[in-house]
Amino acid sequence: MVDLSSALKASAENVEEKLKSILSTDDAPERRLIEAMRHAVLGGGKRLRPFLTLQCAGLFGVADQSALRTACAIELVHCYSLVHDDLPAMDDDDLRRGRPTVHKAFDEATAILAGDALLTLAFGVLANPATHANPGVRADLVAQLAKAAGGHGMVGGQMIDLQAGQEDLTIGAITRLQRLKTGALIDFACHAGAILGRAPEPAREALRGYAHDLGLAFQIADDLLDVEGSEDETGKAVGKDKSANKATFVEILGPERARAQATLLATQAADHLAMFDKKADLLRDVARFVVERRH
Ligand code: GRG
Repeated sequence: MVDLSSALKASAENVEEKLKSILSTDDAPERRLIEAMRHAVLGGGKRLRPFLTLQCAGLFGVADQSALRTACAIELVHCYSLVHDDLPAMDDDDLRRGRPTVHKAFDEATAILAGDALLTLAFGVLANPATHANPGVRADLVAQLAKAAGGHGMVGGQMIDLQAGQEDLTIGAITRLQRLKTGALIDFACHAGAILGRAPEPAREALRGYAHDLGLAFQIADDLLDVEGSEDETGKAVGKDKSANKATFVEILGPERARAQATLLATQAADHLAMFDKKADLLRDVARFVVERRH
């Protein structure tokens, strides 16, 4: 039996290698942009979303190359969101993954362009025949990622977050915000495995339930880390939600109830996977990891 930390490590190494080859450098005049993209993507992060894609694809016997390229495309979108989120116009952060943010290591304009180029590169990776021989599968991946990342997905969630004053948001509104901002990409990370594997509807439904609960548990844990974690553990500034007066689950529920809710959601997430038997053990383990993590 493979334990979760070895599996996460092995998966992160494979993802890192593939991302390095996707983001290879040359002597082109635009190489500063490629260097900024590499700074944003390589050498850090838990690689949680790629792990979800690889594990979900594994449930349906998807070829390694297809799963890995799709997993990398999702990580590219995630990294773009981090680069733009860190900009002075958004969260204005200096530290990410224990290193200077892209606009600090390079400059603001380069960081904007690097984010733009990472997002478009992700779609290029999915649309490439090397990702899947069937153009219908590739088109479905592209369409579903566009939906997850766009105006009624991750970017829409960010917009609501930027507009929200703490007093304005109910727990229901915060849940919706977080479902868009963080949940949509986590949903797609799981769903992508089912698209690649042409999974039947009951299996897709099970993964939808899993991703939904996992995404919320992940976000509550992220809120808790912002209150209780340290910069050394998380590799980014903490205490930002309070100082920015952000509406979070922890702010509304308090840390104890928030932790209990995250644990419940993680258990519920794992319960959705019954039909996959032992094949989904690492997905069950990762649900627990998401709420217990310190980074
Ligand atoms: C499109 C600008 C823009 C933003 C979209 C996802 C997002 C909104 C912003 C990212 C910033 C943020 C702190 C979001 C909350 C949760 C989250 C996505 C945390 C970071 O994800 P991890 O913990 O990070 O998986 P690593 O570094 O491990 O990949």
